[in-house]
Amino acid sequence: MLNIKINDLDLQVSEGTTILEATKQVNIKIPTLCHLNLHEFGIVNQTASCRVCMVEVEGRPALVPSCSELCTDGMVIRTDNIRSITARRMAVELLLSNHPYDCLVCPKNLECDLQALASDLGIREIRYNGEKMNYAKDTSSFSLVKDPNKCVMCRRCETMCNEVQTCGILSAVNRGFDVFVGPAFNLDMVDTSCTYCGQCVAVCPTAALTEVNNTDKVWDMLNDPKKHVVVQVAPAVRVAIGELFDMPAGTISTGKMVSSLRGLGFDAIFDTDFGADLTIMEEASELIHRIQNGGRLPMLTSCCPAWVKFFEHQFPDLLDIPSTCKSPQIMLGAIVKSYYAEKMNMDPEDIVVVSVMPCLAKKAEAARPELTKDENNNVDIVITTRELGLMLKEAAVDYAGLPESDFDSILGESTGASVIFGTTGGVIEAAVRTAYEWITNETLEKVDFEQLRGFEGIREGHVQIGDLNLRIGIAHGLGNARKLLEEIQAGTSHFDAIEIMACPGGCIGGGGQPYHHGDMEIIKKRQAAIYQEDRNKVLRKSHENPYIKKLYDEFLGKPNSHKAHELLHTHYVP
Ligand code: HC0
Ligand code: SF4
Repeated sequence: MLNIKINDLDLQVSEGTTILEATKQVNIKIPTLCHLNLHEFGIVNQTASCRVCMVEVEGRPALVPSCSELCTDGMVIRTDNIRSITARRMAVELLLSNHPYDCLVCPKNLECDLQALASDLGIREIRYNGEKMNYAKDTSSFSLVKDPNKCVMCRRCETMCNEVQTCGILSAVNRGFDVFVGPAFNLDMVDTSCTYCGQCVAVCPTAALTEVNNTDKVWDMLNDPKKHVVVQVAPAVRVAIGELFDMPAGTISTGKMVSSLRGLGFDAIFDTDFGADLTIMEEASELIHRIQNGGRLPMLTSCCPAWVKFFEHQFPDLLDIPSTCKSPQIMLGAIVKSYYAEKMNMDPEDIVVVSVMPCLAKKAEAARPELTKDENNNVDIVITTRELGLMLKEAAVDYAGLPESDFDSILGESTGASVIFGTTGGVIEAAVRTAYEWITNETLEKVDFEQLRGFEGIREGHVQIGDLNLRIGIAHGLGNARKLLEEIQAGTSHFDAIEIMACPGGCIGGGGQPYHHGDMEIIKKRQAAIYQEDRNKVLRKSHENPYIKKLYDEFLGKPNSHKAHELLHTHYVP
């Protein structure tokens, strides 16, 4: 252990601790813009580029960046003296000198780390007002907007994209004053292999990377009396949206969320969880079919659209191994535009399906040509958890004070199996609950498969189903997914089924969720809430959902029927 002193406080830290980490042990908050520590992934963004975290170390002539400077025995540190504060202010003032001053209309207004720093440091005038960068915004994709003029070169997005996701889209473009982070040759995002996972957006401290905002499109539809506007909400939204209204991380606010949507004027409020139960009917059938008929194994889950883009771009030789199931949001959209339209005696053209998703890739997924080409064009508009929060703030809704209410029947009814889709490991656990009963014809008494849960990036669990020892792999984060895919390519994979989610933690950590500022504890609290919501449900196996049974009886026939294939399955393109 090392003995050090910070602002006259004595403390002991272990070898390898940075000054920044040490200060956290004594609740001293040193501001930073670039630092990002993703312990769970063993990845730290330690570029020390923003120079905001400067502190004084006794005996050192120059200030040091606390995020990268390691503690040494006997070190005496001051974080709160005039010299450190002045250096911090200067670093922020220089960043502001080359930053657009459009805070009032900026998509990150009140969510921007640079804005918060300027406020905390008492900066009330811009002393250096020089030349500015003047690049065009990149609005080429359905999912994210890149505004290079707001890039502060913190490189957090690069770390997420290149190290956590191993997508390699982002790096420094240009040199010196003109530098910003973007795709090589400053290509439009749509011309790159971007998966639209949105993890770069999740960690950008400013508005250099933000989501495509579709809230105006939703307001327009709600204002159109000729349109029947249906909304569906993804599993992970209900355990995170409360954070936008000062509720603690991990608060489940399903009932309030439904009431808030009713208040906004949606004509029907359905649950993507119903789509998730439907996905399990199709996916578990497909898995059993592949196992019993010598089909291609391992089967990969296919409901995460960033993951789908990833394997299409990077592993085009493996397109036959993912399940052919559409994702729950797209399945639900397809059922609304067919079964529901028929029941309601409506022209599908008059129905608008809006999805509220924790994810930016869901926007691009809904726009995929093969999912939009006929009259069952599935989903029309996707907004994120944050965008729904914005709409509710616009409407001055007192979210915390709302009463609870239920989703509309029948496409709002769901089981606990579908809720856990929102966390890493949940999709495959839901599939196992159903596959177990279908293969053995016995009741599964204990539905919690602890061996499939957790937060490690790659996990392995075995489930005994009759004579079958089902070997399951789970990965979250695309870098972890890459490792499992490389094993499949090399012929060394020993799994029967693999679940992959692109975002750390699964959808609970999606790029459209309330900003977590790199704090993985927030994501873990959302995960605990997901499992609690599952336990709160009376029915916890997808095939027990009585309304799913009704849908098959009245409309689809059996899982994997011809009609089910037409409406609920898809294909992949290299
Ligand atoms: Fe997910 Fe989904 S679980 S991808 O994370 O499968 O976005 O929450 O909606 O579609 O259900 C996201 C979350 C979903 C879908 C579901 C799946
Ligand atoms: Fe990289 Fe994902 Fe951002 Fe695309 S959305 S640039 S893949 S981090």
